Amino acid sequence: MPHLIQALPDGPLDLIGDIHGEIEALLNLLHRLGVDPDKRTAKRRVVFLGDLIDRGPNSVAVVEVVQRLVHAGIAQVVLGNHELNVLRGSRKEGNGWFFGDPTDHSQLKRGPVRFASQQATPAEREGILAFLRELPLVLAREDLQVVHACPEPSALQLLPPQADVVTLFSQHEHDVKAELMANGMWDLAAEERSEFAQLVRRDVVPTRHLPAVAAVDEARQSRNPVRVLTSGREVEIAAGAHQFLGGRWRFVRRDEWWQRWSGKPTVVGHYWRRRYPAPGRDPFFDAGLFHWTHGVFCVDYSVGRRYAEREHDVSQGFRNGLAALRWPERVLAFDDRAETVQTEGF
Ligand SMILES: [Mn+2]
Repeated sequence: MPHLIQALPDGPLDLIGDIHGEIEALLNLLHRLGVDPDKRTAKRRVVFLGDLIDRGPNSVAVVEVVQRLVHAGIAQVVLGNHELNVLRGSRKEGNGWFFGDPTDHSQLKRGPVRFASQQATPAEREGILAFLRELPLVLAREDLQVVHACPEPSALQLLPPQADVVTLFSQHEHDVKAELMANGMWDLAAEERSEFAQLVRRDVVPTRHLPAVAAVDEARQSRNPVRVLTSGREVEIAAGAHQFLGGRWRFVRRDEWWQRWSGKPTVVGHYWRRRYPAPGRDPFFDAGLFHWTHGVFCVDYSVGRRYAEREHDVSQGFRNGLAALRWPERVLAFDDRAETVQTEGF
């Protein structure tokens, strides 16, 4: 069983954002950083922010490269929500490559070009699970901490020193549900959902705020420390502000915890920031494209969206990229750009 909070080494680090199966971007970025995965050599230590895998062309190869660097003592990884899904056996859009569903991508196809992700063999699946099972949730040292989504102190306090992450997840899931059943919220939420087609139909618009649905969703997400660390907190929205997102009417919204952060410098992935102005889509847009927010830096520059560009026959000059934040210089390197970018507002 892994130690859930592990130490970062001293010295300079390259902190690499969410890869989402984009193997070419990973290899190009490593090359720019002076890391050679074949020779297992590097100029400095590498930290991966999680979400190595998803709907990109080859998640199998990405895990293989990262694993090689970890075993060589060059790299460390924190667990992301996409890794957690695979560990939990949770089949989602974009992870059909793992669960033996080669139609996954063609189902998602929105553009004219079809492409499929490399499928994992049974032996590869076993190897991937064994590797992911040992990953920590947090990496930290005096001047810096690293987590995939949200380092909420109350969530950190709930972590035992060592645990199987899936078992820990299930325990909290179970405890929160038991409490919601005991206080009646669970059944009330079920009634609210059944009134509006289980909230999965865009055309069946809820005509009022659904407080029990909101309370159940908030509790399940924000009181499970494994969920908080890997996909952030969610909080109840104001009455009337519900939105249809990800196939469901939602009465909670993402908590932008970084807006009130006062803890140690923290680097996260997960939040799909953009390297071009995207107000309303990029949750870090207000601060600036390459800016810190109260000592927090999100290094996920949405390379995971390249699949969507590729489906429209774009094969170069992508809008988004795979980034590494070089610490302590606080400079960004991208997989597809020769120049680095100085981050601001630290
Ligand atoms: Mn994520």
